[in-house]
Amino acid sequence: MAINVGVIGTGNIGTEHVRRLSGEVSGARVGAVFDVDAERARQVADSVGATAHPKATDVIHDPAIDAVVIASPGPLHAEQTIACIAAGKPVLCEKPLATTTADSLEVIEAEVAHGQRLVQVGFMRRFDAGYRVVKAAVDDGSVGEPLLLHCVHRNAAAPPGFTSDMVLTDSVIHEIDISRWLLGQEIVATTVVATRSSPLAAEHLRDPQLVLLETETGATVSVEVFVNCQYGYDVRCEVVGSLGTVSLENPTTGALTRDGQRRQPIPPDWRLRFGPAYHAELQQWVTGLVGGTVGGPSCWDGYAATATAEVCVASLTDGGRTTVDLTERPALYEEAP
Ligand code: NAD
Ligand code: ISE
Repeated sequence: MAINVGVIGTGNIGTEHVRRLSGEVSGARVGAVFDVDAERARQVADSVGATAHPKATDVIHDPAIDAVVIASPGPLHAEQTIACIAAGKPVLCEKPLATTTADSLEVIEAEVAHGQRLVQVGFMRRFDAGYRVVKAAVDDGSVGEPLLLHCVHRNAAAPPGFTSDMVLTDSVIHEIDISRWLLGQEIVATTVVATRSSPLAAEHLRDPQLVLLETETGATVSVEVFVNCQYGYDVRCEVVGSLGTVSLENPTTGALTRDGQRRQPIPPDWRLRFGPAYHAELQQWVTGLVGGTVGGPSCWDGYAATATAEVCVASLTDGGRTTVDLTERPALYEEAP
């Protein structure tokens, strides 16, 4: 029997998830969707033979729906995730788990009260083949003791309404999670520097920004985030260890070499660059559900990332170094990041 998934939010990534769950991920189908844009929801539902419900709660409480994907705007995630937990339904919540530390703690509280994991957070980079190679080289000691992690996160253009805070809470939150995961440590302090803004960024937007994250062992992560770089989607990183380095480059298919030059395509956006990672994320989620388990990035990971991003916003706003003070980790989330 296929896992019958309900999808809340059929915008950019919601539509991608519906398409993958309907045609590419084995063991799943999409039975219901909801979006406040009813016409968009109907079109997406029709494309896969699903029902467009009039309310998000109708998706969650639909007795035919086994599990839910939340792909609505970030500020709605906590409330919708808590509604799924209350209904006892597994949920894959797109990042961020919540947009405030307080909200993410409420989700943790609800899941802990439920007594077992129901929530996976959509930090899909953990499923990317390139990042997995980097993690393996850190975990098996190939690079020695990790000392520095340099990250670049560039988008061609920010969507309308993107704010300076969202550069941190919506974009850098990926680097916060992947740094915790690659290094197996929490972030303890952050410093954000907004340099001269690009003349091509919206007038109000601090873009690019430089973010320094300090980890428990004193390793330092540098993140350059630039959400209006114009030329494409560019996500890279390099771990510098005591014995060597290991790096994540852009996948290099279709490089053209001639006339003394090498031209290499850059993906236009996250859809193409992380397509295989979204697939792996969804497939592992569905396979787990078939076997009755929920794994992957947890509510603790979602909380730690949101709490760190919130502290980054404070550093951007007030200037200087800000510390991250996480609450005690509940036993439900005892694994390392
Ligand atoms: P989007 O604006 O394209 O889509 C959001 C959709 O939610 C819209 O269709 C909107 O009409 C709908 N919506 C608004 N209010 C709603 C409500 N009350 N209930 C249900 N739906 C509602 O945004 P997006 O780019 O698809 O981003 C959605 C989420 O996914 C964000 O949290 C974003 O950070 C995340 N995201 C993650 C990745 C990734 O790489 N993992 C990539 C893109 C977006
Ligand atoms: C977007 O929401 C994503 O999650 C993308 O992966 C990221 O690159 C982009 O900056 C975010 O806005």
